Amino acid sequence: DPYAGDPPRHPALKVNSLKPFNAEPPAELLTENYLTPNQLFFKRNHLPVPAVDPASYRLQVEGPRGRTLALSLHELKSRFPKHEVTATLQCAGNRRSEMNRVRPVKGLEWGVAALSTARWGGARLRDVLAHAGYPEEGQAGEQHVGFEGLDQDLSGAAYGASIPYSTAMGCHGDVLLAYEMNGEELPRDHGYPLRVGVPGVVGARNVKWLGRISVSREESQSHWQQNDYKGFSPSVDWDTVDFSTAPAIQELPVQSAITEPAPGAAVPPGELTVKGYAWSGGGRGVGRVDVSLDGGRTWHVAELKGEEQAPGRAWAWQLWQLTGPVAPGSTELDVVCKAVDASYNVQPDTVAPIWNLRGVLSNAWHRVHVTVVQ
Ligand code: MTE
Ligand code: MO
Repeated sequence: DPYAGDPPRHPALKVNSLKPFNAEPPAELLTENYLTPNQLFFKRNHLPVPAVDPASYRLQVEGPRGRTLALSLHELKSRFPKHEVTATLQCAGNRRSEMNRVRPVKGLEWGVAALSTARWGGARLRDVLAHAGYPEEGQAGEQHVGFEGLDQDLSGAAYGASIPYSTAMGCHGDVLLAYEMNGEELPRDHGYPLRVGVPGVVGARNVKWLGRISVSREESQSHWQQNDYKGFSPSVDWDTVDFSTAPAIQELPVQSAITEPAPGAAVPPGELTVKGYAWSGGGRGVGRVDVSLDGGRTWHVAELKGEEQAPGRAWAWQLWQLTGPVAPGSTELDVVCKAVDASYNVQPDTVAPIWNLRGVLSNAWHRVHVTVVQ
């Protein structure tokens, strides 16, 4: 069993697939903490968790003139200043189960909790690239920085992904080679001993168990960059899809969801308290969250609770809460939320027009139906 060496996991996680291990925390636990405890942080593995010996570990960095650097963990921690970033990581498949209800899609049945937030600590990617001899942005042209994991499939192919060179060097220097998560050593499930942290960018590019960095005129040739994690029109099906026609997902769109009450909950009359999260990609902060208790006819503005973040650098979510009146005599409520980001991007109101065969980018208004019990 190639998964026999996987680490133990927290029993509260809702398991989506055991081998490889994929799990999300229960929604109501997710928003109990601004920083998600490492054990409850959602886990998305495509392959077995590799066992990496920290003493012999070397990060390979292909230099611009064909020379490859091999950096030990000690060198990464001592030669480059430690930088810390609070960032939310979201899987492209978060909320896929809602798309699946419109029409079947291919992928794991994620609920609303395939995202989590941590304080990441590590070396800046741009410092390491500069150390390897790469120029500041501008001279590099339309290049990509590729990442390879140490996890491999049975054919020996590693998990891989890439981001634009401008993202790697830019993003205010907040792209990390992270060795810490919430002040602890990176857990095995999250990429021990080193992972890439690309704030504002889809989970899939945040490569764990990082083994190799390279710079190329081409995007990563890995399956996950080329033939997965792309969005398509609702009209495209598995007979007609041509993955080469769509760009790889990088920055994610504005997102929000309700974590309390749970779907189908029985709530008392009078007042209802609704809780959830909101986030947007690319460092665009959350401007506002609107909540409706009547299916979207009338709206209330929720109270946002999050760390202060600089404009354009708002990498972490906002948790939000709203207490609103339950219309007297109502027996059922359609609770709805939608977020607006700093660029006034809004979530689409329904799922069907954004349905896609892979079930990614599912960010319609989140709707939760509850009954009022007198
Ligand atoms: N990196 C490697 N090496 N292997 C993987 O399977 N999964 C990716 C990304 N990085 C993956 C990886 C995907 S799709 C997501 S959503 C995030 O890791 C999940 O990170 P987490 O498990 O720390 O939450
Ligand atoms: Mo993902």
